[in-house]
Amino acid sequence: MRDFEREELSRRDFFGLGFSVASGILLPTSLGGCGKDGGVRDLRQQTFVQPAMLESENGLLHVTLTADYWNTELSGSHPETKYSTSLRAYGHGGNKPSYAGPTLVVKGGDDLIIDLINHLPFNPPAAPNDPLLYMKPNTTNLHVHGLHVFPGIYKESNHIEYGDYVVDSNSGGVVPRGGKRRYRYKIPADHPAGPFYYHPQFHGSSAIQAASLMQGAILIRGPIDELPDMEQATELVFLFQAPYFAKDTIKNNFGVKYGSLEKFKQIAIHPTGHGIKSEQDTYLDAQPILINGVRQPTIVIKSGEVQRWRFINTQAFNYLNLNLDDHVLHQFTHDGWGTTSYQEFPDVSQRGGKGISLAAGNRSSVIVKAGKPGIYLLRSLPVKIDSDKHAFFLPEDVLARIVVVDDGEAGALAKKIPDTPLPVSDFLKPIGDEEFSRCGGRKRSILFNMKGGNDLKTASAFQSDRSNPVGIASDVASSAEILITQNGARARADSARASGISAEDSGSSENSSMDPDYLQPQPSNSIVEYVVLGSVEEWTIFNFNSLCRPFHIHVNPMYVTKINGVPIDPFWCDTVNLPAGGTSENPTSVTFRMRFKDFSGPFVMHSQMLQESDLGLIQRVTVLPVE
Ligand SMILES: [Cu+2]
Repeated sequence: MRDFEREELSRRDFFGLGFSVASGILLPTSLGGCGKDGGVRDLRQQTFVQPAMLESENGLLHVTLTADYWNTELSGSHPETKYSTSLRAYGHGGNKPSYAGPTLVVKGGDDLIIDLINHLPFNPPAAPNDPLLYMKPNTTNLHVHGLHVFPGIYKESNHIEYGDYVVDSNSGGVVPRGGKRRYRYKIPADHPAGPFYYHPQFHGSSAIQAASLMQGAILIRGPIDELPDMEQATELVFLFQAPYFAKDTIKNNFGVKYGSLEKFKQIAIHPTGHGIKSEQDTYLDAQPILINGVRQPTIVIKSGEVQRWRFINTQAFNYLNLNLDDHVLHQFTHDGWGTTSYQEFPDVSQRGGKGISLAAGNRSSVIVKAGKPGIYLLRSLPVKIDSDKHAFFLPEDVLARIVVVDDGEAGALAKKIPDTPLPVSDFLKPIGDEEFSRCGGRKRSILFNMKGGNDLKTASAFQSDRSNPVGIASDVASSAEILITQNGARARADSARASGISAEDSGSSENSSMDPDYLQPQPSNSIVEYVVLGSVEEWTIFNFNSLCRPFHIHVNPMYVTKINGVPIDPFWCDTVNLPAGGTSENPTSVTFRMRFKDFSGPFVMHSQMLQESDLGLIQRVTVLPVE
């Protein structure tokens, strides 16, 4: 990053506080700044908040989550600018909805039961050929992102419980207004320890719901958490969220006070949130990155103290590139998958390091040891997400302010970075050539291609890129294209039938959020990859677009072996960046191996840029049991 950018950023950032700092300056003895109201604000006040943490007892954690609208006030890009907004959110137990669902803490061998209740409004009316019939913004379900658990349905006579089942047809899902579903996740005994999260994944509405506040963390505990140095380290969970604020209102809005996100168009035209200033936009501000509902929170930590931080990028679209001024981030899980040694991320400006890159859906666990007293910024450095000649950058952003104070009463605080090698589950042993060929040795190619416009040229030009169907094709792109169009038409006809809304009853066309030709979404089961239980396969995912995108697969983690065909030091993940710069002649690619050992059943793989997934950049995987 160029210096003047950082200077400008610091100046702007601290303008409201009445003084300017460079990164990591020493603090004055009396630590205060002028607030907007002219009063003195104590900068040593921690404004970082964490969602409630619920832990399993005797092998069970049973939680009730209620999806509802939440009328609240949140900061815009500038922390002092507040907006009244209504967003979809989770409440738990008897509690009202909040900025995030509770953090669920379980360990290998536990049962996690989540009763999901839907208190969202009815879906808005739409014309029969309106994609809204397919994209039901208030129908929901639940997905446990990254967890290695059964994806099917448990049936015992009339009693039904769901695993990580997200392949509802578009007439299914959890019905609005009081619909209820029980999910049961049986965590395998050898499940690796690390951070995961839950969010809705009802095909067609996953983006609009994740772009609200419908997310919460899941922490799987394991031997690593029992290391004395690890246990002692204060643990902070960072849910990076980027809610879209809408000012649109709908009729019969069931208590949605300040406007609602009901139309796919609202989140699809400017998916990055940048470039949304024009008059006709329905937004109040570029959607700010919040951490647990707070814009640029302050974290107070003692000099020399060691903490463990869990980073979870729950944004629907955007990347993060994390960097902490003058500090080293010692990463010990990539997504939820642990490593025996740390991968170190020093401050980019100080030691020529690189940030921790988190695509939407990626997570990371890090150890931080606080340095000298001072103020340090946790930033997301610029991210280039499109390689075209009009390269599109997500700009730098300040995410949090770390205030390091004198080491007075260190007391029981952790001071030591846990020793390596760190314990890691055998589940993550490498997938070598011998195992691969012994277990079938099948290779597949999966094609990711957004048609009808290749590039994210500028934020404002993005709309035109959405004017045609989006498809993910397997092996034969041209035949898939026909399938997509046919299935899209069939899905719309099915939805119209299932909803029972005829053309006459569907209301005027002004209820329709968009021209029916605007997009033709594709069902999530248009293409199915069948895999035999017990096999090990090697898949290469190709990206034909200049835009980079996160590829995510449910249930089984990926052992990534090649990027763009070049062997790399392999690593485990469940969400991986498909590099920018693909063309129809020269797609970019990621190659991984996967064990389909423990669970049969249907699940999905998709772009974790959820707007793309909802349009059809998604594909079914069905693991068949052996006869
Ligand atoms: Cu997932």
